Amino acid sequence: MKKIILITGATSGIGQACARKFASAGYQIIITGRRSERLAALKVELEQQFDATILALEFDVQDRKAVEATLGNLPEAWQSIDILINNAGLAAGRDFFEDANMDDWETMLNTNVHGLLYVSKAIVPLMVVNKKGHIINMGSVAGKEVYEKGNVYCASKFAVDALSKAMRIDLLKYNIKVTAIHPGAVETEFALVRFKGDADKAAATYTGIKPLSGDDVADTIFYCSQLPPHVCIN
Ligand code: NDP
Ligand code: 8X3
Repeated sequence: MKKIILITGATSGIGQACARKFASAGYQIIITGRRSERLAALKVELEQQFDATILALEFDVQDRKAVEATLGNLPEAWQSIDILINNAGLAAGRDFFEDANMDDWETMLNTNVHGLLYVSKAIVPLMVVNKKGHIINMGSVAGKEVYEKGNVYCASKFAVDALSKAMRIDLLKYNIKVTAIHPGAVETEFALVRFKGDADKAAATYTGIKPLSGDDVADTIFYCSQLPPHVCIN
């Protein structure tokens, strides 16, 4: 039987690269995001290129009721989820603490922390029943070190790091592995989103460095997901 993976934030960047990587390896994939046209296009691409079976689900991870309604009512054939990648996330703005916008802060916390919790709470019961599973949370180097004007984005990723450790301890008894991935700069739509469509500011994020690509991160995630049951890359 084919394995099933659920990837949040599959319409772009790291999540989209993961969808391609796992499709090429024969997984059945649940792809999620808010942009339905992109989900539809990716579904067609993966079905045609890899003969993959894809379920596309459109919802906002910040919306607890929508997450519960969608993931709490998965078709039976899709409930036996082997891997969950909690990838949906963003930075909104890059400002000194005293200048930053409260709405940006709420968006980051609601997406990167609350969204991860809502999705995990919907999927963990399915893994508990099966007594196996692997949850892969997208942290960041920003969840390990704080940088100037990173304040609440960094705090949200510190929370992802702490929650990954907490989930790993609590879920071990069900043979559920938890891995946190903490990349440095990855060239995706992340900077464009952070700077609210300002392409010059976004491009400057990557000036003078060779950033990671979404494929680099997807390769790392794939490696972590293929290890024997007794091996967990924390
Ligand atoms: P992108 O902007 O390219 O992709 C972000 C993805 O998250 C999109 O698919 C977007 O889908 C989804 N998303 C954002 N908000 C929501 C929401 N409220 N509900 C549902 N889906 C949402 O950025 P990346 O691929 O770079 O980012 C992926 C993850 O990697 C994030 O958690 C980010 O913090 C983390 N990360 C990124 C790094 C980088 O330098 N790029 C480095 C380290 C970590 P849609 O808009 O369709 O909803
Ligand atoms: C994204 C990487 O360095 O822009 O998490 O915070 S960084």
